[in-house]
Amino acid sequence: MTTTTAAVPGSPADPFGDEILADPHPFHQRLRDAGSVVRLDRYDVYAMGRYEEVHGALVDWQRFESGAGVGLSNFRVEEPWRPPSLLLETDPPRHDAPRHVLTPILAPRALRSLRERWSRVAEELVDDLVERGTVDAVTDLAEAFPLRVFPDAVGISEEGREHLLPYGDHLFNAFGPDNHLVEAGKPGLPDAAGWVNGQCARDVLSPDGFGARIWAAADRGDITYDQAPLIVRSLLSAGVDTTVHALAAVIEGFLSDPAQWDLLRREPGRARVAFDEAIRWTSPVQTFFRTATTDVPLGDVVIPAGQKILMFLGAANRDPRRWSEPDRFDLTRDPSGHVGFGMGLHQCVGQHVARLEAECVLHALAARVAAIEPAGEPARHLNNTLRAWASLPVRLVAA
Ligand code: OVM
Repeated sequence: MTTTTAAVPGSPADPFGDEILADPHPFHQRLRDAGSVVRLDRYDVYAMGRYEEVHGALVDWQRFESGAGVGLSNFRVEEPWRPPSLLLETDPPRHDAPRHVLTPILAPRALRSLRERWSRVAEELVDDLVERGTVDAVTDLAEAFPLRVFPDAVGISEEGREHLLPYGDHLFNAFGPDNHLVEAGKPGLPDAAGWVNGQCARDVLSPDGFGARIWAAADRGDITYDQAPLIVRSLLSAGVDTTVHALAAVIEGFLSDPAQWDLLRREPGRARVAFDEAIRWTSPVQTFFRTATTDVPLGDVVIPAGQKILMFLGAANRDPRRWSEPDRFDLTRDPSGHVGFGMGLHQCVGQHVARLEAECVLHALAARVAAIEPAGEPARHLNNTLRAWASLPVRLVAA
C-alpha cells in the first residue's frame, strides 16, 4: 500500500542548487505553502518549512534522531567523512555526558571574565575601521573579530588559524549533497582537517582556555580521554563560521533599515535582541536533517521510519503563520522562539559565546558610528548549509 506516501506533496526543486542557495526565500514560501511536509524527489528525502513542524521535529529527539547524521548522508548506511561529532551527531544517552561537560564551560557566568578583553578588542577594531571609513563588513569585521577572540579563548596555537574558516566552510557544505561546493573544498581538506585535529590535543592547548577545561573534565571522569579531543573539535567546527555569518547578518539587517541603527544607537541595550533578530531574519545555519526512528504520522501523511527529514530553519524563522511581517529586520519585535540556534536538547551550546561576541561588536559600533551605509555591490558566498556573504562593502560614518 502506498496510500500514506501518496498524499505527500512532491517537489522537484534542488534546495542545494546555486539558484535556491543564492535566493532561498521564494522556495521557502512554496515549501511552507505546499504542506506540513513535502518530499524532495531529487534526494528522496522529506522536508519541513513551517515553524510548527520544524519546531516540533527539533524537540522530538526520540522520533527524529541525530545519530544517523544531521546531513543528507545516512551514517547507518554510509561512512561519515570524519568521526561523528559527540554532540551534534549523537542522541541520548551518549550525547549527554559531552553536553553536560561543555554546557558550564560556555555558560554566561564562565564567560564573564572574557567580556572586558573582548570589548577592548572590539573597540580597537572598530576605531581602526571608522578611521578607514569604507570597509568590508565581512572580512574586516565579521571575520576579523571572531578570529581575534575565539581561537584564543579555546586556547589553540597562533600558527595555522587560516585553516579555521575553510574547515568550517567545508564541514557545513558536507551536510548537503556531494555537489560542486563540496568538490571545491576537497583539495584543501587534508591540510585543514589535519591541522584542526592536531589542535585538539591536550599538550598544544593553553592551560586556561575552553579546550583545557574539556580535558580537565576527563581527569574528573566526566568524559573519557578518548572523548576530550572530539569535544574540542566541536568548538573549532561550530564556533567560527557560524558567528562570522551571524555578525555579517546583523550588519546586513542594519543596512536593510537605517531606522533600526538609529534605534540601537539611542538604546544600545537592544544589542542582544538585534543579534537574535538577525539570526531569526537570516538563519546563518539554514538547514539540518534528522532521521525518523519510527513511522511518524504528521497531519494526514506518514514519514516512514529510516527516512531523512530536512528541516528548513530559515523557512521556519520567516513563517508568516508564526511571525508578523517576517521579512522585516525589527528590533522592537521579540525574536525569542526562533529556531536559528535550533531548539530542544541540541540547541546551540555556544550561543552565549556568540551573543557576547555580538554584543561587544555592536556596543563598540553604536558608540562610534552614526550611520552604516552600503558602499558597493555585496557578493554572496554559497554554502550548502550556511547563508553567507563573501563581501559586504560598507561606509562607517563616524559619530
Ligand atoms: C560539531 C558541530 C559541527 C558543526 C555544527 C555544529 C551547529 C556542531 O562538530 O559538533 O553545530
